[in-house]
Amino acid sequence: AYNLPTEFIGKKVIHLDTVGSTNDYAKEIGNKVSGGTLIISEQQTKGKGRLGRVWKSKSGDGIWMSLIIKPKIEPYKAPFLTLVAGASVVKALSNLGVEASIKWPNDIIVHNKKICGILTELSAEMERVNYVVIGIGINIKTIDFPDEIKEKATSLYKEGYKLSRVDIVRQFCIEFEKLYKGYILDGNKQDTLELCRKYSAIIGKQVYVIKNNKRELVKCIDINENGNLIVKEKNGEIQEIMSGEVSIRGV
Ligand code: BT5
Repeated sequence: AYNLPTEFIGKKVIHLDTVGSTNDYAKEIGNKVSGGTLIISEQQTKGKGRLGRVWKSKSGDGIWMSLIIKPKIEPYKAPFLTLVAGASVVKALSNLGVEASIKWPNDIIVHNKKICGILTELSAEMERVNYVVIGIGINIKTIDFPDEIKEKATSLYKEGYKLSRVDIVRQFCIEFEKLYKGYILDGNKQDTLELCRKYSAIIGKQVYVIKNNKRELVKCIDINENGNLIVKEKNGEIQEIMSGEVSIRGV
């Protein structure tokens, strides 16, 4: 159906009508399927964000998908794949005429509102990765968001873009495969980092970094080789922030 020119990303697509979470489903079958398998569901009854948060995806008006990949890397290298995925989403959208940007580490925004979230999960044993699940939610047709997220969420339709899910998934798979192969096979992080910088919503800006319920006002300087955010604190000190458990808020 997707007719992909890729080598392995999205070569096998499992299409579901409904599921709790495509990420949980991917983790159930992760050991049994080949790398590149993509799971897409019309709706999710228990869509997940990071740290137990909820991802609203009960209706069939978005792309709710999880990609299973099997890179031969050490677990600490997996978080960079969130950036690879984010860069692929913005590039895919840009190819289709949508101006989106990346709010490091895992949000894609359009006109300052969240249109896409990414949740990377890992299965590893003895310091070896079995597989990585990259969950991606993109709001396509939603017009009315629930009250809790009304102010901060948007969809492609709401922003005036009428695009088909198939085109977006296709472009994503093509762009992801390029960056992924570069990173895993050649150790090339630069292509991903360049996109993350070019399409960054926060570099050069002041933001709040929120960690363990504490928030700190900083200026974003760059994203470094490790995929970490480099910021300048109020006292002038330069800090490196790991993506793990932080959120970024606008000022
Ligand atoms: C994320 O978490 O943004 C990761 C979202 C990943 C969703 C995909 S869908 C396919 C796959 N299967 C899953 O179960 N999950 C993945 P986080 O950074 O923690 O942001 C979560 C926050 O985003 C919530 O607390 C809300 O504030 C907001 N939010 C929830 N649903 C949203 C939506 N549909 N659109 C925009 N924002 C939303």
